Amino acid sequence: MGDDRRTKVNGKSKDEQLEQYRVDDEGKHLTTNQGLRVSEDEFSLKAGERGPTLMEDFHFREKMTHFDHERIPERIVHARGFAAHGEFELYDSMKEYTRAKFLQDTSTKTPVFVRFSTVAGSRGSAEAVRDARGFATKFYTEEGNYDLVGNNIPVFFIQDAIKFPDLVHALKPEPHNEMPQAASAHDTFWDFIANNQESAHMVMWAMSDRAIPRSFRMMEGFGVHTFRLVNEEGKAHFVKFHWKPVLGTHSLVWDEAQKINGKDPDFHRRDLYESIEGGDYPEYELGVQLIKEEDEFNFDFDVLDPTKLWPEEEIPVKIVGKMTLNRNVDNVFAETEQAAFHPGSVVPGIDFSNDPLLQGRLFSYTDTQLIRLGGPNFHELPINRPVCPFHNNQRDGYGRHTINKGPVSYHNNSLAHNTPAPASEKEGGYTHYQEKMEGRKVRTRSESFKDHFSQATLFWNSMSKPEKEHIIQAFSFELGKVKSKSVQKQIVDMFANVSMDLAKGFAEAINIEVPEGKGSKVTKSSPALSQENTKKKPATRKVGVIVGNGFKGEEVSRVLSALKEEGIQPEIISDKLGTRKGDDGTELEVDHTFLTGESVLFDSLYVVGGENVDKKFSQDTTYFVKEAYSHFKPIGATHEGLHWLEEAGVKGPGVVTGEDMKSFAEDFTAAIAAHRHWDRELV
Ligand code: HDD
Repeated sequence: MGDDRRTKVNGKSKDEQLEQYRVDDEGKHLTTNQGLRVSEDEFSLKAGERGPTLMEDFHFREKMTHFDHERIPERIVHARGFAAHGEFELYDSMKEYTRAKFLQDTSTKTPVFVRFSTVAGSRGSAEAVRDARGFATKFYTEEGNYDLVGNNIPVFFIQDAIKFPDLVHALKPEPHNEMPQAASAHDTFWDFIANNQESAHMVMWAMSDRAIPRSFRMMEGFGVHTFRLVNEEGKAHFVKFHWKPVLGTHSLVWDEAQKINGKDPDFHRRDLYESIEGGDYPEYELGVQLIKEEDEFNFDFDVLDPTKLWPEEEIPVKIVGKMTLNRNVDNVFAETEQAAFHPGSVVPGIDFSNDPLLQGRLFSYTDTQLIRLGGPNFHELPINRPVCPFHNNQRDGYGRHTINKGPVSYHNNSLAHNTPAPASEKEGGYTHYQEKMEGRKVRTRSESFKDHFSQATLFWNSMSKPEKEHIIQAFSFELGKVKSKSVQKQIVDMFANVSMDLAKGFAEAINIEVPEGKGSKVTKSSPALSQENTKKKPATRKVGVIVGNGFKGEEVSRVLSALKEEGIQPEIISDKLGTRKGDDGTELEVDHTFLTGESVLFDSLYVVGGENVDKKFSQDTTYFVKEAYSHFKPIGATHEGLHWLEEAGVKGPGVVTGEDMKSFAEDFTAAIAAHRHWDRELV
């Protein structure tokens, strides 16, 4: 049989495929969808200048009908998302573990499309909310699309997919008043949690800094479930997938995140879009944790339980490749909105486990696309098409693009020589891993799924002091918004099983008594879970540089160049747009005014000031400095800028000053790389 699968998958093939569908309208005549040039697009066709519009006006009717149908249902979860194209390359062959073609050869570059999302909010909601983030990757491999549909949290709220509609109903805005938007801080969510205690571990993550990432570029991704890798000999390993951001894993602080949501609800997509446009391509390394099939029962967790992670210190993450996101989409609706991911899209060598959450997901994802994308042909949309050809006997349905030739659309047949024909394993046919199965039909859950608290405590034990404080504050905030005293009490009781320190910490804030005699015996911790131990780099950090006229031109320019050399991005803030002039004639173009460039939109501030500034400039600068300081951000000041540090009363860790510009730039760069300075006294 002719092998037409050797489609070029290296480099640009997906891009080339998309190119066929791209249209540039600029400089063209306006036409109807039938290709007819139209002579007028301002006025509908009327019977007389002041008369009624005529039914005959096909141009008006077509334009209006299309407009009336522009919206499609948003995703039931993960509605708010943003995506980019890129490529995946392998560091080491994975041949020993899997026969997946894209994981064999280090010279293979696989095109990818990645969509990041929040879970709870509607399509237009703010992005820096407290929530898990979706991290869905479509690999366009030569054997078909492989989708790794994960989150930035390695565990999930529930153990069985049948509970997913309940979880989502509880999380979404309450149905009687549709509040609150994109937030878990309300009664039904916490009522669900208290009454479904398997959620304890994921709730710990959701209340931690992980749920308010600084950037999509600075968060981890996890496949969550245990999958299987199966090699050429049919030998299988259990596997968990990880994405590790090259820039490290960093977060916002809660007060900052809430302010960002007002100042720039598009904060995360803007960050991703601008980084890619500027050539700072986000990179993530792919890691795998592997467990031999025969070791399945050698751990204190069940590998099939999606509320459990595999501690990296016990089962190391083997880094096997890197993904680089290097191209923004051309059209958000056509690509990002119409992208359809499915954890069931696998390739030979990648298989499922019996995780009951995963098993249920295998149904839900196609089902949801049928309503969202309007029928069974969504795989033909350009963004969803595999780069290899596809042939089968599926026919017709809304929006069919493919023109299948010939009379035969069934199997077995003789008229088409019994083709398209299934392929043997050797020819690339997918065969399911032949796991031996035996059992009674039951609606129960294994005893091995019933420890809901040990890993929640493991997570708590692994946090640094500031991270623990943030978790307590998050519980205090969320439960503070809950109106039901009974739900508040149930939650205190529940989390007293995780840690008495935690329960006491937030129970006090909501005026609930902590039960006696609870707490946890788990003393284990996993340092890999703390963001204190992540990579720290200055690259791509945004520094707001506050400049007024009369600044020390030469010295400030030297600092700015030194910062840029480290990949830091200074942006000039002043009282008005235009240019600010230094004492030596140096000119700096202003990027933001105090009105458009709030301190929460920067990683750090560099206060330069100038000789000729007025009272308003001074007040605004003091406000910026105080706010950045309260968010634990690095603040640098030189020359006249030192005045505002005093004015704002800020000093201590992460506040950098200096007279020698070279050493100032070095110290400031180190302070920026550190991300936040927690051991500072707030003023
Ligand atoms: Fe899901 C979307 C991730 C459990 C049902 N899910 C969706 C997306 C991500 C995840 C990243 C957005 C994909 C995109 O960008 O288009 N979901 C997860 C993870 C889960 C999980 C990591 C647990 C480990 N999901 C889960 C369950 C079910 C679903 C248990 C139902 C049985 N998820 C859906 C869905 C969505 C979806 C309703 C909404 C839009 C879509 O699929 O395409 O089918």
